[in-house]
Order: sequence, then structure tokens, then C-alpha cells
Amino acid sequence: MSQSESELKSTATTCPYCGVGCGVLVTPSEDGQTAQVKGDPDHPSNFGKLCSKGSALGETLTHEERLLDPVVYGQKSDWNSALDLVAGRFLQTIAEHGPDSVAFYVSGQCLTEDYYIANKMMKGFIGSANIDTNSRLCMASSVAGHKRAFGADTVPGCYEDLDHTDLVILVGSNFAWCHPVLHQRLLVAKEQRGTRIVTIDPRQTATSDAADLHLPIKPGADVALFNALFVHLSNSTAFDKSYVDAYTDGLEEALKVASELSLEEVAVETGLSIEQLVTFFDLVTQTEKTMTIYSQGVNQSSTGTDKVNAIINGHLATGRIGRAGMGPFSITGQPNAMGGREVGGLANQLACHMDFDAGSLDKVQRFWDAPNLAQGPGLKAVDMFDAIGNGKIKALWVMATNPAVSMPNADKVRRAIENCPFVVVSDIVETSDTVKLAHVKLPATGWGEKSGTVTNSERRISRQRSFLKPAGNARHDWDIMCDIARRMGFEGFAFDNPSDIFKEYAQMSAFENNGTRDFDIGHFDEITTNQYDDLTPFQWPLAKNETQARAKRFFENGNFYTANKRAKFVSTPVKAPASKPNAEFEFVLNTGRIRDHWHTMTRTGKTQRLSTHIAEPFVEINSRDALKLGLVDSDIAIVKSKWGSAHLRVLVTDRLADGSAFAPMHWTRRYASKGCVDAITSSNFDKVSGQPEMKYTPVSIEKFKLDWWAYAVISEEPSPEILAKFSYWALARRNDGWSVELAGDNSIWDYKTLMEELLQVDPQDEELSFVDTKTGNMRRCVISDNLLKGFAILSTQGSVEADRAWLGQNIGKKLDDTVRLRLLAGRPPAGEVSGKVICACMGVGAGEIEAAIKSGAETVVEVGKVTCAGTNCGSCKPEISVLISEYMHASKLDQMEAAE
Ligand SMILES: Nc1nc2c(c(=O)[nH]1)N[C@H]1C(S)=C(S)[C@@H](COP(=O)(O)OP(=O)(O)OC[C@H]3O[C@@H](n4cnc5c(=O)[nH]c(N)nc54)[C@H](O)[C@@H]3O)O[C@H]1N2
Ligand SMILES: Nc1nc2c(c(=O)[nH]1)N[C@H]1C(S)=C(S)[C@@H](COP(=O)(O)OP(=O)(O)OC[C@H]3O[C@@H](n4cnc5c(=O)[nH]c(N)nc54)[C@H](O)[C@@H]3O)O[C@H]1N2
Ligand code: SF4
Ligand SMILES: [Mo]
Repeated sequence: MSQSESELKSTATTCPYCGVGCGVLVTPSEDGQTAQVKGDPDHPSNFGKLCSKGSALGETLTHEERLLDPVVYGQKSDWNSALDLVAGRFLQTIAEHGPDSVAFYVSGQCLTEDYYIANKMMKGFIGSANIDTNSRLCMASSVAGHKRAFGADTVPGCYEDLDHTDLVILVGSNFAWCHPVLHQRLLVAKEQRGTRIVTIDPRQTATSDAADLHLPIKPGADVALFNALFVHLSNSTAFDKSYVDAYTDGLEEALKVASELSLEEVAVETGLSIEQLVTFFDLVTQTEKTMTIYSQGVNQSSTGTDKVNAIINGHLATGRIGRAGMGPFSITGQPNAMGGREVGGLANQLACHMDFDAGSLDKVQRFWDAPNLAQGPGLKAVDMFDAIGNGKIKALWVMATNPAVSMPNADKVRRAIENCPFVVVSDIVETSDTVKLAHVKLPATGWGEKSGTVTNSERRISRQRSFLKPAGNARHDWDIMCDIARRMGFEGFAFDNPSDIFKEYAQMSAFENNGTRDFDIGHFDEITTNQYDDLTPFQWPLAKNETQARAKRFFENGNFYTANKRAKFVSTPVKAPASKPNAEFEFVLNTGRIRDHWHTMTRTGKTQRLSTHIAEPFVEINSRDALKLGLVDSDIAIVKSKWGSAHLRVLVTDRLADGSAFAPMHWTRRYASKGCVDAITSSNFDKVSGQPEMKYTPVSIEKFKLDWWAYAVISEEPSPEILAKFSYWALARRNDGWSVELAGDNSIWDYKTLMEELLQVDPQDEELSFVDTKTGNMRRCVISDNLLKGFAILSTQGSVEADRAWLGQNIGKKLDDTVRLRLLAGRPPAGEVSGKVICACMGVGAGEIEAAIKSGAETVVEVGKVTCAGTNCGSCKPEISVLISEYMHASKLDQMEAAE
């Protein structure tokens, strides 16, 4: 097909991963199992750029693992029976135990139209507010902080601010890995106008590698730091008395509370030196165009809401808000985290930025003609799963989220779901840990099949458009819910397309609004299906009769959404995290994300491109602690808390402080024996927002005593039964097959049978093997029709050393003689080392990058010219620059030695 033909067939839609909300152009393959994906140059969120996850979207469309039909009590079923059952059980439960005996747990990955229906159904018709969302784990503290300061959940700024700013403070945000396209935009500003970057994070990250100043704060200590900054700014030339006098309340009181600690005490509290504090404070004081961008290091804390307000206090005191290049900026996680907040997906909101006050209750009741409107907030996520566990909630519907893995204290949540009398899960896959627990599994259409809207971090609403037929018998989430609502006898759910839902939603946003609520998209209150199909990305507010957003930014001239229209300085006393380390649990476990995986990996786990950068769950600790614990790189550790435990590969670095540890949140029972970190995390939560403290759990770390370690690449996926025979396993997708890290102890040591089972050896297969009878080390290669079917390498002396990327590349491949010989050595022919994959977009390994550096490439740009690494999304650039500096350092040492 020519370029222009493929362009003609492409669909403009929005990436379904992070809250940046990039526009993508998609051209699906004829069978719909893959697609070409590129950045949409016309989309104002990304102007054509994409990150590694967005670029690999085409590879996640296969129907592998998709749930294709409704499944009821383990049996494939049809929609009519499944929906009758769900409607009947919900009605019966409500009749017997009241509306609060049922609950919905939904997601920031629902489209706005899905979310609107879920919220209307639960709050307006069932008559309970027991609908909460995984945004409780994500954005709740930001929402609460905004409401306390501004009177509404308003994000004042926009992405364009990144082009105009002189200083960006990144607090608790691994921007380079989690919002890569915006991070690249920031790096352009750094290059073009010298924008300075400060990172505030207990660990060094790819983001801090690109910063001018990194403040390795003690976990949880942000309030102390931002209180001190607020006090400093208020006593400096940066203080904006006219803004404060005209538009705010409560300065004196908030300053009094913020001044409780002396600078010396702040240094102790934050673990930062006075010098670091003063440098930081001076920089902020001197830079009018300052943005503070924050994410989960702020939100996921028992003091998350106070952290948000401590940050906002500084911006209000300096009037640095609502103008180009400045302001507090809460960056959202999921593609529609913001849409959910607008709709009212949280248990403590009613709808369309209205709460449970009498006026709002009256408006919403009339607008929906709601027969049974919930009169007050429902249960927030942690409390909701507690109520499921103790039997108060008897019927649960989970949609587009995987709480058995992603909720804190996840084993307890899993037990609660297991014991709940009736559980419905709508998902796109049949393999998620939560889907496996459902009585009724409902197949939902996924990205590419469904249509609707999402809102990104800067209040920009974009269309997701379908370009594929639904997989199997999957149906759209909104359609499934409307059908059930109708079967439950509710009126107001007669929708047969998303554009009518969007129209009703736009009408609701404008209903008796008259400027009293920030969220108003009344411009679309008459939108037709054709107009909806053509809808281009726009920012709210966009009220009726307005053709373009009233303002890109909020609050330059006050006009807050509080009763007196003035912003509120909130007093934020310093408080310690809810649980403290003790003799038994000495370490503080921090958790978060890695570059190439998305949450519980139900989609990114399907692509090898995203599974090679980091292929295993790990726990990162520093070298001093490793020594103390008797752990070396690549041991496996048992990480334990009061709540649960996990088995994680040890990663020793010097990028975090003594007594702290970091583990990624992504691994589930699908991909690892015991890699779920939320089995460990605490469900302590912020009392204002209800958001759990997932970044601070006291844990113990000890060596998992094992006798042997193995690594295998196999063309067929090993069965769960075989994997269960190992003490430790972690599975990852490779081109044409799988790789698996394994370990065991001597009690289960019968390598011959175990390896045969694992490699699925058939009598007609050819085998190459090497066994060292003294050590027990072995390598075994199974070849079928001259193609590599499987390879396993086993060591009794610590974790296996092998070029994993190279081995992975050979599965299913025809083997020439050199490769056959080299396979048993586990190493590629000289000069071909591929090493760990660094650039996922272009598939470039460390070996190739090192070779380029050795042959003279001295900068990231030069490496890119030679290898293409780092030339697409750029999120591997920090790693390339580490490789360059390591090489430079090593060659300097060599030169010094030679000189001696
Ligand atoms: N690759 C990738 N990108 C994603 C996602 C993904 O799964 N994968 N998920 C998306 C979603 S839903 C979200 S919410 C965002 C999250 O995006 P981020 O919030 O940027 O990501 P996290 O890794 O959860 O945490 C950010 C940082 O907070 C730091 N931190 C921990 N404790 C503290 C503390 O007390 N103070 C401070 N200042 N920092 C602390 C951690 O060390 C970590 O580096 O990412 C989005 N983007
Ligand atoms: N320890 C720790 N835990 C965390 C966090 C952390 O930083 N540390 N972060 C928290 C945060 S911020 C978040 S946002 C959560 C995320 O956690 P989850 O929401 O649990 O993670 P996902 O894997 O994104 O789950 C989405 C599910 O929806 C399914 N799905 C995808 N598309 C559709 C669709 O169109 N319709 C339906 N019905 N289903 C679909 C996917 O297959 C998947 O099963 O994790 C939280 N948990
Ligand atoms: S930054 Fe990456 S994950 Fe986020 S929306 Fe853009 S392409 Fe998708
Ligand atoms: Mo999130």
C-alpha cells in the first residue's frame, strides 16, 4: 500500500495509557490483530510525538488472552442470560439489604461516557454512592487539595506552560518514565530557554538524571519542605501582596502553622542539608515563572492532601498561578483520570463537579429525574473493600481495573472478593487476577474497538475512535451498563450511541451553572452524532455560545469557586507517615512504575518490545544495605510487611538512601510466582482524601535461600502447573516465545524431569546438552526441525549469567552451526553482544550502544545517529547517557593506570 493510501485509512484517536493524552494515527492490519501507530502531528497534546508504550500499541491488539464471551460461574454463556442474572442479583440484593449493600469499583481507564452511565446508575437510580474508582489510589489527594484551596477540582495550568517556564519543580514524579512526551517537551525548553529542573524524590531516577538540582528528600517529608518554602517566599521579594490581599484568605494562620519548624528542624525532617534548602529556596524566589509538577510521590501518602496544599500555598503567596509558565500542576496518571473526576466517579462527589450539598442534590435530582438519588457520600476504595470483606456489601461490579493486584493490602482485598456472594467483572482479558475471581465475567470492547472521550491532565477532551470490530462477542462498557439498568427497570438509559451520552453529559455540565461551576462544556449540549465523530481536541471550560475556551488558565484574577470567590491558604502541620519502621520492619518500601510497563501488564505484557527493558519484578536497595543483609545483585529477596510478602530479584544501586527500598507495582500472578508488591503495601490512608499511602510501607528484607537458578527461553508458554513446581519464576514474552527466570532448592531438585517438562521435549526432538557433574550446572537446548524450540541454562552457584536478549532472539529461529555451538555457551558470537534492551522503540540493546560509544560516539545524539537508539520517544536517553559516562569514566581510569 502506498503511503498516501495508508494515511487515508488511518484513524485519529487518543492513546489509552497515560494522562498526557497523546493523539495517535492508527492504520490497522487487514486481520485487525495489529496496526501501524504513529503520533498525530495535529494533536495539541503531543504534536506527533509518542513514547515507547504508545509506539507499541499496535502489538497489543491481538486477541490472545481476550475475554470473548460472557462467562457465568465458569461456563461460557450468552449476553441475555448473563445480563438477566446480573440485573436480577443486584435487584434482589438491594431489595433484601438496601442500596448500600451493592457497589461499583470502576476506573480512570473507563471512557467518560462509560463513567457517566455508571455514576448515573449508582447514584441516581440504585440510590447509593458506593461507586468508587481506582482514581482513589491515584488522584484523590490532588482533588481534595484543589477543593480545599480553590473551592473546586480545577487544574489551573496547561501544557503550553512548559514552553514558557524558567523553573520546573518535579515533586514525587518520575516524569521521564511516566509522562515521557511531556518530559521531552520540558527538555526542549531546557535546551532552548535554559529552563531549570529541580527533582524532589527519595530516589534518583531517569528524571533526576536530567535535572539541575536533585533533592533526595526523606520519604513522606514534603510538607515540611514546602511549608519552609512557603514561609521563605512570604518573607521575600517574591511575595505578591496585591494578589494575596485581593484574592485569598487565611494567609496568617497558614503561615503560623508552616513556621512551626526552624530551618534546622526542616533539614532534619527532610534529610536535606541547609545548603540544599537555601539553594532551592533562592532559586524559587528568584524565578517568577515557576511550575510545580507533582504526582504519586505527593498523592499516595497519608499526608497527600496536605502536601498538595503546602505546594499550592507557595504559589498563592507569590501570585504565580494562572499565568503563562507558572502554577501548581497536578499531572494525571490514567488516560481518563480527569474525565472521571469531572463526571463524578469518586464516592464523595455527586456529578459534574457538584457535591452532596442541598443545592446540588436538588439540581441533580431534577436533571436526571432520579427516583432514588443518593443523599451523601459512599464508601471510598479501602473502606469499600473492607465492607465487602465484612459482608456489608454483598454484590460488587468491577470495571476496567484489577484491584486484586493494585489495591494496597491486596491479599486482603483478594480474600474479600473471593468471599463476596456475587462478583461481576467487566474486562478485556480473561487472565487478570481479578477476572479470575468473578462469578460473572463480561467481555468488554477494548481500545480500538470502542468510542468515546477522555480528558487529559490539562483539561483537554479528546476522542477515542474505534477502528476495529469488537473482539468476539465483546460489548461496550456503557452499552452493557445501560442494558442492565434497563433490565433493572430504570428509565433514562435508552442510549444507543456514545454521542447521545456525551450530549446529555454536556447538558448536565451546563445545567443551572451560570458560571458557578468551573466544569462547563455546554457548547456541546446539542451535539449530533456526526459532529461528535468529527470532534477535535478541546479544552474546557467551553460553555454554550462560546467558541473557544474562555481562558486556557484559571485564577490569574482570582475568581475561585469558594463561596466568597477567594482562594484559601490551608494550614498544613507536619505529620509523620502513618506506620513507622521498627526492629522487625526496618526498611521503608517505596513503590511505583517502570518505563515500559503499564500497571498490571494485561496489555504491555503481551508485547516483547515492552517486556525486555525490565523483565522481572525487583527490589532496589543500596550497596551498604545489601552488604548488611548479605545480599548481592541478582539474589532473590523475601520482602515482608505486617500485611504480606513478595519474592523479588535484588537490584543493588546507589540511587536511594540507607534503609529504603523501591519495587515496581506491575507484576501479578499471571507473570510471576510472588511478584505482587501490593500484597505488601499498607492500606493506611490520608484522612481527608482517602488515598492510600502506597509509597511508604515498613518492611523486612531477607535472602530467599535457594540452591539453584535457571533461565529458559521456550517457544510455547510453560503451563501454570509446571511453573508452580519452582520456588521462584518470572515469565516474559519474547519474539516467537517466552523467557522465564527460575529458581529452586534441593528439595525439588530433579533437574532432568523438571527441565524436560519445562522445555516440552518430544522424542523426535534433537538435543544438545552440557552437564557438569561436579557442580550440577547444566545447559540444554532442544531443537525441532532445525528450529530452536527451547533452551535452558541452570546454575548452582548463583544466578545465571547469559546474554538473555540474544538467547531470546533465537527462539523459533533456524540455527546455523556457529549459533548451535554458541548456544551452549549462552553467549553470542564475538562482536554480537546485544545485552539488555535499552531503547524499546527501536529495539537497541546495551551491546550495540556500547559498541557505538567505543567507536567514538560521545553524546546521546551521536549514539542515536549510529544506532537509532533514543531517536523516537527519547525516554531511554538518560540510560544512554549513563552508558556514555560509565565508558568515559572507565577509559579515564584505564588512561590513569597506563600513565602510572
Ligand atoms: N510507564 C508507565 N507510565 C505510567 C504508568 C505506568 O503504569 N507505566 N501509569 C500512569 C499512572 S496511572 C500514574 S498515576 C502515573 C504515576 O506517575 P509518577 O507519580 O511519576 O510515578 P510513580 O513511579 O508512581 O512515583 C513517582 C515518584 O514518587 C517518588 N516518591 C515516593 N515517595 C515519595 C515522597 O515521599 N516524596 C516525594 N517527593 N517523592 C516520592 C518515587 O520514588 C517515584 O520516583 O504514571 C502514569 N504513567
Ligand atoms: N504499590 C502500588 N500500587 C499501586 C500504585 C502504586 O504506585 N504503587 N498506583 C496506583 C494507581 S495510581 C493506579 S491508577 C492503579 C492502577 O491499577 P489498575 O487499574 O488495577 O491497573 P490496570 O492494569 O490498568 O487495570 C485495568 C484493567 O482494565 C482492563 N481493561 C483495559 N481496557 C478496558 C476496557 O476498555 N474496558 C474494560 N472493562 N476493561 C478494560 C485491563 O485488562 C485491566 O485488567 O494502581 C494503583 N496501585
Ligand atoms: S506519553 Fe506515551 S503513554 Fe502517555 S499518552 Fe503519550 S504515547 Fe501514550
Ligand atoms: Mo494512577
